[in-house]
This record gives sequence, structure tokens and C-alpha cells, in this order.
Amino acid sequence: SIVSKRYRTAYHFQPPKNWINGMCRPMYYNGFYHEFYQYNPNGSLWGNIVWGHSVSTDLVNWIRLEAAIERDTPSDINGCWTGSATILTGGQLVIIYTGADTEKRQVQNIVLPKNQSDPYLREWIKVGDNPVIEPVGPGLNSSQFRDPTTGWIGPDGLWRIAVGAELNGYSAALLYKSKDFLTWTRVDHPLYSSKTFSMWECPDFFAVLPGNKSGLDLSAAIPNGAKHVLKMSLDSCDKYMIGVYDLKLDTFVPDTVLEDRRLWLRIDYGNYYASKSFFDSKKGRRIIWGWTNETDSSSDDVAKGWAGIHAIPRTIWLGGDGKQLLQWPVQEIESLHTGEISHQGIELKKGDLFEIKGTDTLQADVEIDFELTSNNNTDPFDPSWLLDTEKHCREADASVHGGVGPFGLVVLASDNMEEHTTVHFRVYKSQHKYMILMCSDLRRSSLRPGLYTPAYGGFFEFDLEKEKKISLRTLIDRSAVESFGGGGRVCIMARVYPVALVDDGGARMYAFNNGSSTVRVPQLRAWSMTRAQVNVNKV
Ligand code: DQQ
Repeated sequence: SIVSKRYRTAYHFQPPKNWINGMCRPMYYNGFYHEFYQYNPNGSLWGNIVWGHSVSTDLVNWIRLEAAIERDTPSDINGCWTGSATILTGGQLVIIYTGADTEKRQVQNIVLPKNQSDPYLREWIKVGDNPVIEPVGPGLNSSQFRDPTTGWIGPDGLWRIAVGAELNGYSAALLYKSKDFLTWTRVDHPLYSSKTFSMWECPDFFAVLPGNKSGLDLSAAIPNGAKHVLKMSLDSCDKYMIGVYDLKLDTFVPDTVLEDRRLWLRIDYGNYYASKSFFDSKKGRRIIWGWTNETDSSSDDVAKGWAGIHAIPRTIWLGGDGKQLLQWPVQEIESLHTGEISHQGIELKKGDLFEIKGTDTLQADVEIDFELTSNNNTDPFDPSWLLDTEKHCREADASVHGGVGPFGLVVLASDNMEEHTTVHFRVYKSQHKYMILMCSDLRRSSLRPGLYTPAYGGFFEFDLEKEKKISLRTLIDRSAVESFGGGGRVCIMARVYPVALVDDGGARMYAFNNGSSTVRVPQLRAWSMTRAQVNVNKV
């Protein structure tokens, strides 16, 4: 239908039809990137989950293959859920994944490639020993035990993995050890656990070097000065902690422990879940990839015949201060750029709207820098806002004048502005620093009823004296609006379904300022994005 066509993304990852959810740990192997994903072959709602499989040479264009893992043994008959690939010493590939067994217990299973020299790695064989890990042991909830990580080697030369679990009511990343990746024993303590009382889905554990954009391979030697990151999916979002991997105790030790999990840092402050990262040995970087659900209704999804996309893969690294991860869309996505437009030296006074013309406003990549003309007017920062940034974004929205800000972008706007989505900043003065709020406000994104339209938001610290420019990059892809603020310090992924997009197929885009202080735009660049070949071809 026209609805399905107009909202379908042009360069985000989706299969031709049906439901997808989380990644199953992408990887680079022998010339190809492999994307495995949670897939319902029978419809556009969650269920009957198998591992969909696609390959790519550039992370932009994808070739669809047959399912890599199907529900055909007692240990996965009720679902082949999330897992991870590991390249063992010597090059053997192995995937460990969660199966929902005949009794709907969650168990961990292994598959190996049938023919490792097949460049597409099309067929995967289940090993006779499955399940290799069962949900046994005191305090373990057998229906909350899943999503094994990629393996890494500990100081004793044994392989380790972490598995998300609920243990005695605690959230935990349980630690398992093995010599051969087949026989596993549980270590007597978790890699990390916390009193969050909800299971951590899709844990991810990786190493990063402060201020260094190149990635680290967790199963290679980790250089001195490296930090470790534990990412977990809970409360409908992906959160993380930075710390160290204490080799003696064999545990993750966070640099700061925040009791209140609303304060935990987030990979993305929007609609982004179940992400997994991998070390890309082709380009020496770490890439993280997450899933974005639809925010229309289930009946819309049935009508569309598809549901779920994957965000643009992002290079991820640790900032120089060692406190925060930064992310940026992989450079390959720029191969879709066409028809660049640019503006320099725009002044945006209070109330100004500057229309950005000359690009396809439904499929665009926009990069805009903002420079403050004065910081005398900054409003004071209230730390209690950190507990509920969405509430603050609703209260101080784009129409509420501030001292410095709001300023930013209006995207997917109808002619009369009845429908529009804003992505914008506000600058606040905290005791010794500036705090910048980034919002992506979807509340007026569509006139259609029954949509989930929050005002997403996240804060980042900013050194106004040193940094001068506050940058915003937004990738617009029909029903996807994916934004990167402050060079990737706050990322917000969102889904929107404007009626205008269906009715007249058009939309407008603007830069705006609604703060008392004038802001300058030293540089604005935008490109139309051509359609990528995403899963249209099948081998
Ligand atoms: N959904 C999967 C689980 C994972 C959750 C099942 C998050 O393995 O914990 O489809 O997407």
C-alpha cells in the first residue's frame, strides 16, 4: 500500500517484509560484513523467531540470505533468540545463541558454519552437545537467562562469555568459562550485577582507549590505559557503564556506581534497543548497531506487512575524558550523498526560521553547526532534570523561549506546520560548566492518532570557551529521524509517521532559533540520500 511504501526506509536496514528485532552480533569475516537478526518469517508481529541473515561489503547495501538458524531442535523449538559470533584462535567461527526449549526454558546453544570457506557462510550446523549451557544453579530464573556475548580470553587462557540473567531477583551479567567453547562452567560470581530488579537483555562487553577512535579486539591483547564498557538493555533503552576489567577478580568494576539507574548513561536517548557492537578488523574500528521498533500500532504493522528497522551502524569510541562514549554514523553511509547544498554565516535571531531548500527532505543528511553570540543569557541548570529528561523536554519545548536556545532543526514539516518534528538544543549554566540539552520532540510529528510520540532528550557537558561550536547531524529517512548532537555525545533515534508524507509526499525542513540570544550558523551542509540496495537482492 502507499502507507507502507512511504514510511518504508530507503537506507536503514530492513528485510523486504515481516518483523525484525535485535541484532545477533554482527561481524566482519573474510571480505563480508554479516548481519544476523531476530526475524519472524511468518508475519509482522514478534513470534516464531529465527536468525535472519544478510551480507554486505560496505554496511550500506545488503544481500539477503536464507535464515542462518531455524527452530528445528528441542533446544530451540520455541525460538532462536539473541546470541553472538566469536572468531576463535585459529580462525574457527562459532555462534552461541539462546534457544527457547520444549519447556520454554532459555538455554544456550552452539552452531558452526558448515563450510567456512563459503564467503556467504550460508549454512550453520547445530552441534550434538546442545544445549551447551542450561539454566541451572541456585537463584537462576530459567525464563530470564539469555543473550550470550561474544567470547574473550581471560588471563588463564580460557574463553569467557557473559549471559544476561536474573539471579535472586538481581540483574546480572553471568560469567561462564570454557576451554573449547563447548563445555562451559559458571564462574562463582557474575561479571557484574546490580539491584535493578529487571533482567539485563543483550549485555555487551568491550574495551576502548580514551580519546582513541580506533577499536580494540576484545580477544586480542588489551593495551594499558584501556577502559572496559558494559552495556545492558533494560527499561526499553540501552545503558552503559565505563570501568575496568579487574583481571585478578575476573569482574567488571565501574568507575562510578550510580544507585539510581535513571542516571545511567545511554547509548541513545530515543528509540534504540538490544544493540551489539563488534570489532571491525577491516577498518580497525568498533561498530555498534541497534534495533528501532515501530511506534505506530500493531494493526498498522500488520497492514504495512513489516515492522522494525536497524539504526545506521555507528563507529563508537571513548571520549578523551574517559567518561562518555561517542558515536558517529559509519563513513560508508556518505556514499549515498548526492546534491550537496551549503550555507555559511547564517544569523538566527529569536523567532527566525530558515528554510533549507534544494535537497530531498524525506531522505537527507544534514550537518549544522551553531555558534553562540553571547552566553550571558544562559538559564541555570537544575540537576533534578537528569532524572526525567523527557519530562523536561516536554515542559521546555521548542516553542518555549529560553536565554540561549532552543535552536536546532525542524524536519518533516507540513506546509502549515501542523505536523513537524524538532531536534534542538538548549544551553544551561551549571556551576563550573555548561550543560546542553538535546531534544527530539515527536509530539507534533503526525496528525494520525494512536502513535507513540514522546519528546526524547539527553544532556551533555560542554566547554563553551574551548569548543565554540555545537554541532547537530540528522539523518532523515522517511519514518526515521536519527540525530547526533555535540559530535556524537548524545544520540537520539526516532520514528515518525507524518500524514503529509503519505498525502502529498512532501515535507519541509528548517533551521530555527527560539532563544533570546542570536545564534550564528557558520556552516550548514545537507545532502539528499539515494536509496540503498537493502535486501532487495537474494542469493
Ligand atoms: N528479544 C530477544 C531476546 C532479547 C530481546 C528475543 C531483546 O533474546 O533478550 O527475540 O530484543
